[in-house]
Order: sequence, then C-alpha cells, then structure tokens
Amino acid sequence: LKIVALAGGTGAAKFLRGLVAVADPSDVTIVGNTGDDLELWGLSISPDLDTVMYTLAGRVDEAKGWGVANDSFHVRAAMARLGCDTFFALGDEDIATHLHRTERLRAGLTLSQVTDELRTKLGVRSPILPMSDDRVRTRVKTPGGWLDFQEFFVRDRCGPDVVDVRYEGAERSRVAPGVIEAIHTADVVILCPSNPVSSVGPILAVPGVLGALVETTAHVVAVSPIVGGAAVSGPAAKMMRAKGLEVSVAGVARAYEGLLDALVVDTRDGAFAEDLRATGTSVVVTDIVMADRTREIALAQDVLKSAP
Ligand code: FO1
Repeated sequence: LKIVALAGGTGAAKFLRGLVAVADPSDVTIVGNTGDDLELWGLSISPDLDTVMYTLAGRVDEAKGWGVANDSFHVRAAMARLGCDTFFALGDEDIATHLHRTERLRAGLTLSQVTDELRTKLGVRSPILPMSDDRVRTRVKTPGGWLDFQEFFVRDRCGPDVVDVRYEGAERSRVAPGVIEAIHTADVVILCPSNPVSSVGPILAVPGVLGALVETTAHVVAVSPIVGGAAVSGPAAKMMRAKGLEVSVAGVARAYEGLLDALVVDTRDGAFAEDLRATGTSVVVTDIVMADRTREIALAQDVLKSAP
C-alpha cells in the first residue's frame, strides 16, 4: 500500500508511529505543515517536521510530545542571561538540528532537501516532505491584533480569543516537489488527527493540494482531532470557531467537505455517525485517543481498514 499522510505536530506524530508499525515505513510519505515555522536566534525552526522526525526516530521527549528526550537547556539559559527572547524552548540537541537546517538552507538547499537529509541521518525510513519550500506562515488574529502562530500558541499559551486565522504567503507558494505525485499515486491518503485549521489547513492552502486530493483515486480518510465535542489537545476549538466550524466531528467533516471517503471518529461521537453517513461519507467509530503504543497501532489499523 502506498500511503500519504498530511501531518501537523504531536497528534500526527503519535499516529504515524502507529502507522509505520503496521505498514512498510518506506511506503508512507509524510507531508508536513510548515505554517508553524519560525525564526529565532537566526535559526530556521520547523517544529512540526521535527516533531514527526524525532517521534519516528524514537528520540522525542514523550512527556512533552515535542523536542528531544533528555535534552539540556544550557544555550537557552545563556540566551536568557543575554536578554534574548527565550519564549520558545529550544533544547541543546534540538538546536543542533536547527543549526544544521539553517546552515544548509544558507548554502542554497531547499527545505525539502534539508528535511530529507535530516530524517535520513536520524534513521527515519519514511520520506518527510514539507508542504512547500516557500515561506508560508500561519497568523492568528486576536482582539489585540495579528500574531505569529508560535506567539499565540507558546508565548501567549493560546490565551487570546481567536477572531481569524490566515496562511500568509500560501496563495503564492509552490507545492514542494513530490507532494502532488505522491497524492496522485497513493492508495490511501490520511489526514492525520491534527488541528484542521492550524495544521492541515495550511497544507490544503498550498495551491494544487486540494485539487490533487479531489482528483486522486486514493481512498481519502481523516482521523478526527475532536473527541466528545472538544479538542484532544491544543487550540483547535478556538480556531475552528473562528473559521465558522462547529467544534464537533460534524465541524471536522465540514472542514474537509468534498475530500473524504471516510472519517474516523471516537466512540463518544458515535451518535454523529448516522448524520455523517447520510452525507455519503463512510464513518468508522473506534477509540481514537492514543493513550499508549498499543492504541496508536490499533488506530492505524482501523484507519487502514476503512479503505475498500
Ligand atoms: N511547544 C510549547 O508549548 N512550548 C515550547 O516552548 C515549544 C518549543 C518547541 C521547540 C521545538 C519544537 O520543535 C517544538 C516546540 N514546541 C513547543 C511545540 C510546537 O510549538 C507545537 O508542537 C507545534 O508548533 C504545534 O503543532
């Protein structure tokens, strides 16, 4: 089976860890969100690509779901003493990734090329493609004005109300090499359990991606990031409301309207299944909360079973 997975950060990474345990990892092409990317201390940081990469490499900090396990924070402490901005917690080993990425980008490589180098060096067998090599930035409109995604998410701890979300640069961005081909030749395309507005939304906003998802003969299936009418983690609820989407599996289905052959929802949302089925989408009801490795694997199996 050729599989393409559109992925955000922590939820997607856990799901993908289950997926590569039940499918050949080299047959799983991951298309990662770069709308959360940022520059700090002169470094180019791609948090979602790194979260997926560290998780599949077995290096992720399990407690946080991002960053490198057992990392130290000497550089961050020194930067704080110099009066630099340290809201975004970069560990020392993680910084090595960003130093390497930044150096290679400055040498003229594309983000796709650097990401492929990094994932190969970390022993990750699945190709990880950024959605675009061009700069796209998710921006969050709050009553106090527009914020970069990480200012809203990390610095302000998702505190401000969200009025709107936009993907700056998306309309003139070019989809990264291999993404459209991978979607066209896939047997299954999975929209991972990620925030539909801030994680999958930016990928869908890159010109060509939506069209490829509509055209592909692949079975297109999404895993809901909403359980029991609330986000499993993060600010999905606020962001969905800002985009006029109900915070429910019906809202998730609407975010992906016209794209899905199947939607995988939690048993707690089983009551919605009939309504969704009436719209022609097949619905799989299962336990989607990935409390441990066994559940990550079971969820991946359930998702693959949704394909004819
Ligand atoms: N998330 C936080 O909540 N606080 C942090 O300080 C933080 C630092 C960080 C550093 C590197 C990295 O790859 C991810 C990091 N994240 C942090 C997670 C990141 O903000 C989110 O996982 C995604 O951007 C949302 O998908």
